[in-house]
Amino acid sequence: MLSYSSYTLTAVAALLVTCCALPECPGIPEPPGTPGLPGKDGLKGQERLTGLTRPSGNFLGPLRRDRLPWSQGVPVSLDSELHNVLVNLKPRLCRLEGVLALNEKIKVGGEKIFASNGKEVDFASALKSCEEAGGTLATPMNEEENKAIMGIVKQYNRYAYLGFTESRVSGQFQYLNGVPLNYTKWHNYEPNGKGTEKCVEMYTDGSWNDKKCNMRRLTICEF
Ligand code: MAN
Ligand code: CA
Repeated sequence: MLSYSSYTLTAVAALLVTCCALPECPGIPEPPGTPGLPGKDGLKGQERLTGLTRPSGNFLGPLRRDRLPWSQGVPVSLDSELHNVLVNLKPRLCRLEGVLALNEKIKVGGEKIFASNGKEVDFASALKSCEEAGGTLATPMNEEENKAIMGIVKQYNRYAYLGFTESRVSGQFQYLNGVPLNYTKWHNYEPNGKGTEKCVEMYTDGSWNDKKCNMRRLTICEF
């Protein structure tokens, strides 16, 4: 049986998966009563959330610690208050994504969010920064993701390392988990390092070149 926190995580994950591809965001209807518009029961979103007024800052605001989902024993699906919190998070997160995209802090490609810290470092340092931020190195798995990453490469006008390395078989590249690439965008005549260029950089046209791992390249992470 799922633990209660598993229910919560499942519900949040389901919500976020449907929320966070930015192009879908504008089409997502606001749940009734949010924000500031009364729903059928006449309550506005914040009032419906908890029946309390919203304190400054945190949009989860009035949720009390002793009522946090993982401290209770009821599945999310049966907890209408928590359900409302999650439903309200969805447009809220979409709006935040909109703000970040507007300010060119993130690029959204499919399910992923890409961002750079603007720093140029070697492959290992770039990967470490991404992981410390809770992500990994940008790893394009299809044309849409490749284009989103290219947008950041163009924005900074700097080549970037991608989340690939050469496998033990020279000339064959793999994801960081060891799985062979199933989408590639090699520049003409690449990869050509034959075992001497174990990392991969993205050029400003979005194409890829195998490259030594100790260069300074723009850090781009995915989340
Ligand atoms: C340099 C390196 C190589 C790349 C060639 C392309 O030698 O960046 O990785 O393949 O240029 O001409
Ligand atoms: Ca090369």
